Parts: sequence; C-alpha cells; structure tokens
Amino acid sequence: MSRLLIISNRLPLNVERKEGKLHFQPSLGGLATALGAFYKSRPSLWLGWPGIEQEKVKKGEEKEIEDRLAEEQCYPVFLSGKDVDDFYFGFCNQTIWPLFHYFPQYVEYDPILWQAYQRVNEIFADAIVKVAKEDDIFWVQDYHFMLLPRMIRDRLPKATIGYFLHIPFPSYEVYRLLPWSREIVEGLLGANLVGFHTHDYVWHFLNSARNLLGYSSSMGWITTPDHVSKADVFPIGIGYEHYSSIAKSPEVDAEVKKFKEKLGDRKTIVSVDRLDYSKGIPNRLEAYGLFLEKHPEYREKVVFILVIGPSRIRVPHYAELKRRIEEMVGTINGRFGTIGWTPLEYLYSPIPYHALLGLYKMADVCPITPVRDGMNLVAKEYLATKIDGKGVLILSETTGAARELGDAIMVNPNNIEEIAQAFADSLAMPEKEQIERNRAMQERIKRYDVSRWAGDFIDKLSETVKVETGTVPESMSNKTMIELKSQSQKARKRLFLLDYDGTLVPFAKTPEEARPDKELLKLLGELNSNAKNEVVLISGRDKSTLDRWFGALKTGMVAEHGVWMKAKGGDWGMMAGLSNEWKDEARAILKLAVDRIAGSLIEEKDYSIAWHYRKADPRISQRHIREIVNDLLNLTANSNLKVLEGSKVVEVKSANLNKGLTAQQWLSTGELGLYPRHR
Ligand code: ADQ
Repeated sequence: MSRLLIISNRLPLNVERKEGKLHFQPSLGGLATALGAFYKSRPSLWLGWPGIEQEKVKKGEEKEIEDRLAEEQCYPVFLSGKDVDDFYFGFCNQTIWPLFHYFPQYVEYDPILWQAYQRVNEIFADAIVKVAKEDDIFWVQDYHFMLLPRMIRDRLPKATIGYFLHIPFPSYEVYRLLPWSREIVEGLLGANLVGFHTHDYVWHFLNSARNLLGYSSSMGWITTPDHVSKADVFPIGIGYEHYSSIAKSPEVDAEVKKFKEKLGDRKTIVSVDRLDYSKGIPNRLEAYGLFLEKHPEYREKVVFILVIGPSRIRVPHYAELKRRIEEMVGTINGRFGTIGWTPLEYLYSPIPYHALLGLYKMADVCPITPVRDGMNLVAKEYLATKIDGKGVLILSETTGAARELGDAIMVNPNNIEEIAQAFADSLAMPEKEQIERNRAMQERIKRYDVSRWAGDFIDKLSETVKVETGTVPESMSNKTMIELKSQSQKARKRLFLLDYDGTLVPFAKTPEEARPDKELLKLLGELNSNAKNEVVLISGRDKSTLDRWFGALKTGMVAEHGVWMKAKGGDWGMMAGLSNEWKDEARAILKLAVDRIAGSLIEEKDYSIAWHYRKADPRISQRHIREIVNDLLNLTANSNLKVLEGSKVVEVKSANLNKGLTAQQWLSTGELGLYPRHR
C-alpha cells in the first residue's frame, strides 16, 4: 500500500510552551478529529504547522518536536511569527475566508499578504519534497494550500496529488473579485483530483477554470498541458459510530444529569459554533428574541445554550463579532430574563468532549443557521448522539449539509421571522415526527461516514490517475517507434487517420492561410498511391475546401468533424439527422463578436459555424472571449449542440459530431457504413 502524505495547516497534535516547557496536546477542530483514525489505519505521514512560531523554538527543541511528532506519524513544518500573521491571519482569513463565504465587504486585497501566501505554500512544497518517497500519495487539505498542488507537480511531475477544499467554492462572479484568481485555479489544477463538499462548488470551480483560463471540462474532467484533473463531490462525514457509542456512555449521561439539575425540566435549545461571522450567530439570536416576544407561552419554559468556540480573535472582524454577540446576549437576557430564569446561557470556550456530547444529547432543538458553511459537522454530530431519535435539527439552506439532511427544518439564514417560527415549530413537533425525520438522516450519515469519505477520495484519486495514464498524450518512445515500423511493414493493410489543422500544418492567422504546401501534397499522394494504404484526412474544414486542396489525391476525407465523409475515390455522403435551424441565432452572437473584436472572423460551414480570433490583437482580454463563449453556451444549453473551443477558434456544431467518433465509425464499419452515399 502506498504511503499517504496528508498536508494541512495544523497537525493533529499541537505544540505549546507552558511555563517554559513544551507541551503536546491533541488539536481541537474538525479535520484532526475527522481524519485522525483514517491516517493511523494505513502507512502515512501528516505534515503541518505544529502551532508554535519558529522564533519561540529554542536551540535543540526542533529535534525534540520532530521526534515527539514522529511518534504520531506527524512531521512539523516550522513558520515564523510573521508568516503566521501574514499567511494565516492575513491572506487565509482576511482574504480567502471572507470571499469564499460571500463576505466581499470584509476582504483585504493586500499584495503583501498574497506574497506571504505564496511564500508559505513554497515552504510547504520544499518540505514535502524533502520527506517524499517514490509512490507516495499526496492529499492536500483546505484553503490554506490552494497553490500547493501545482507547486508539488512542478517539483515531482509524476506525483499522485489529491486536494480537498473544506469551505465553499464561490460562484464565478464573486470569485473573480480576487486579483489572484487565475493563479489559485492554476494551483488547484495541479492536482489529479480536486474534491468539494457539493455539486454547486464543483460547478463554480469548473466555471471559474473555464472563464479565467479557458479550460473546458467534460463530466468534471479538465485536460491541462501536463496532466488530466478531475473535480468531484465528496461530502465529508463524521465518525458516526464513534459519536453514537460515546453518546451512550455513562460519562455522557453524567453530563446530561448535571445540566438537567441546573436547568430543571425546561426545554433546551443548543447551538455550537466556532466564533465566525459565516455561522449566522447574530441572526439566530435576533430570531430567538423574536420567538420569545411572539410566544410568551414559552417564557421560563425554554433555555437556549449558546456555545462558541474561540477562533481567530486576532482578526478584527472576529473581535467585533464577539462584542456584538455578547451585547445581544445581554440585551435578550435583560429584556426577557426573570429571577430564576436566564433565557440565554452563553459559553465562550472550548467544551470537553463528553460535555459537548452531553449538550447535544440533551438538546431538544439544535439551530444551525450559517449564512454560508462548506458543510457543517455540528449538524451531523447532533444527529449522531440522538440514540432515541428525538430532537429537532433546524438547518440553514446555505450550508453544504443541507444537501444531505433534507429532513431538517430548513430556513433561510437571513429570514429572522422564519427562524423564529422554526423555533416554535420545533418545540411543538410531535415525537413521532421527530423520530421519523431523524432516522432517515441518521441512516444517511451513518452510511457515508468520515472513513467512507476519506476512503472514497483516495480510491477515486487512484482511479483518476489510471484514467490519466490512458489519456494524456505522450511522446512516442523509441521502442514503440521501432515496433510500429516493423508492424506496419508486415501489415497487409494500413489505415492512416490524419488530423489536418495543427497536425499536418501549423495553425495560421486565417483558415485560408493554412493551405497545404507542395511537399505535404506529394507526401500524402505517395502514401495514398500505395495499394496497401488507406489514407483518411479527418478535419473540421468544409468539404469544398478539402476537395479544392486534396480532391486530386483521391484520399478518404471527413469534413466538418464528421458531417461529411467520402471514401478513397468515392463521393461525399452526409451524416443523417442533422439540422441547422439554430445557425441564425449563433451567427447573430458571433456577428456581434466580430464587431467587438477587430480582426476576428466567422467561418460558415454547412452544419457548423466557427469564430476565429487568431488574427485579432493578441492582447484582447480572455474576458471578452469568455463572455462570447458564455453567450454561446447559454444559447446551446439543453440542445443537441456543442460549443467546441480550439486553438483561437470557437465552433458551434452538433454534439453528435466529433473526430474521435468518426474515426471509430470508420474503423468499425470499414468506412462509410452509417452514411448514405449521395445527398
Ligand atoms: P468549521 O468551520 O470549523 O469547519 P464545522 O464543520 O461546524 O465548522 O466544525 C466545527 C467543529 O468544531 C465541530 O466538530 C464541533 O464539534 C467543534 N466545535 C465547535 N465549537 C466547539 C467548542 N466550543 N468546543 C468544542 N468543540 C467545538 C470547516 C468548514 C465546514 C466543514 C468542516 C469540515 O468551515 O463547513 O464542515 O471544515 O470539512
């Protein structure tokens, strides 16, 4: 089994200095918990920042840290305090995080922070090369390292690289705000497999790759100059069995008992989040206030326990959010509280594991209302502790989890009235209904748990690499060349399927300029005159051009990507069932393009239409080209047409036509089996 190298910002073990001494503690947080069991179940090494700044590590301690971490299959990559500030608190959490969670107003566009991001990604790439062995599989985690897949590929071209993004990938219109958007997509495309939580995120990513870099994709596959990448969906799960079995333990029951003694038989609402503006905490509190106002019958009968895990407090928006939450808690408690009843219990601290599970287990309602969340694991953890199936999950429709947990009460996180109503509906929901809803969701998250998530990702990564091996063009080796020569000399018949533009002749500024020269015609003529040979030119060109240039040679020909075919010495036959009613509208779009981009031109064929821009000013922005392609894609959506992007040309044609298919037909039917002879 190949060794797995996991690369993430933090390691599962965190190093701290307390009273002058180094302390090693398990890291809090989703990823460490999520992947903890998986990486230990196989040969692996986990690379990450150990949590202590380089300048705080004394002489000789680096080795001590390395040795202690090696016991846990971990390897530290040290960063300076400045790097941590500008990279982690800077670019990661003041640029990418707000932008990817649709908070463009919070984004810092600072080249200094961008440089730190590049620098730290480089530091990691170098560290990886230092420890990498042949056949290692690399799995890069999350938004801290979006440049890393490309950097690893540049250093180790044959490496198997997977990447997973734990946060949303935003829609192109938001993503394009980033001045370094191209570099980041290029960085991600260095991986063989790029994973996301939901189909939307995949779609947004592919859309950005197309709009920014001109990469078209098919079923999530993108062919880059040096390899093939696949973008796919892997919704992260939790260690379901682990949560549900711990939830049955006496320790957790003891925690529940302790809470109940304090709260009496009041109904409980529990929410658990890291401190973050993406989690929609102020909206939730406002909705709770509104609920208490509109439903006085619940006053004194319900308690909301608001648990917030400290996070990124050095980033100004986080400190501001904390102040705001504390103010709101004060306002609600001041307004509705009585002696003996605090409507909101607020905890700003990490909660020990058994206490956290105790809170989940006790909670009658768990409101999860992020304005954006890649997935949200708390929703799944809550459900996993519901051994008796009772409890109600309120879930924002803008979380990744909403794609899987359709039986939750769905809310729009900005609709305060709706969330307030959801509190009332949850508290009134009959137990039978609660159990029915939860059982369906529990089944799903039990089946697709975190080890299945990780296993699926790694399996898919290996498959992707296998597919790639068969699809990426490679230079022919000497051995193959000799073999080919010897086989073709021995053969009774030889079929030559030859592409024209870009293969037999280089691309030219206009289609007409790429005509064959005498030498090429002579070569083709000689090849075709040998009785053992069958030569077929397969082209996207129209048939009259092919006739004009090659008619005299009497080779086989395929025009317009397969609309027309003719066998050696025969007549043209046309593929059945084609229509060109759509051409007027496509032509209208392309005429506008010609007006806008001087030097570009339209080439009309019988059943396709192409727009060439090789002759246009090379500085024309990719953006204009993308806009034109997008208009064509919108026009052809849900039709049987395809927009094909070639080298400085965009063509609209029937989706059934392509050169590969035509070549296959030629092989399987001996030539023109599917084409009527005359039209
Ligand atoms: P996060 O934004 O951290 O993760 P989430 O998925 O909810 O969000 O995970 C938080 C984790 O921290 C949970 O396991 C929770 O139990 C724990 N936690 C929170 N507050 C705590 C506290 N006070 N005490 C103890 N534990 C606490 C990112 C993305 C998510 C995505 C995950 C995994 O933002 O969208 O679901 O990665 O991919």
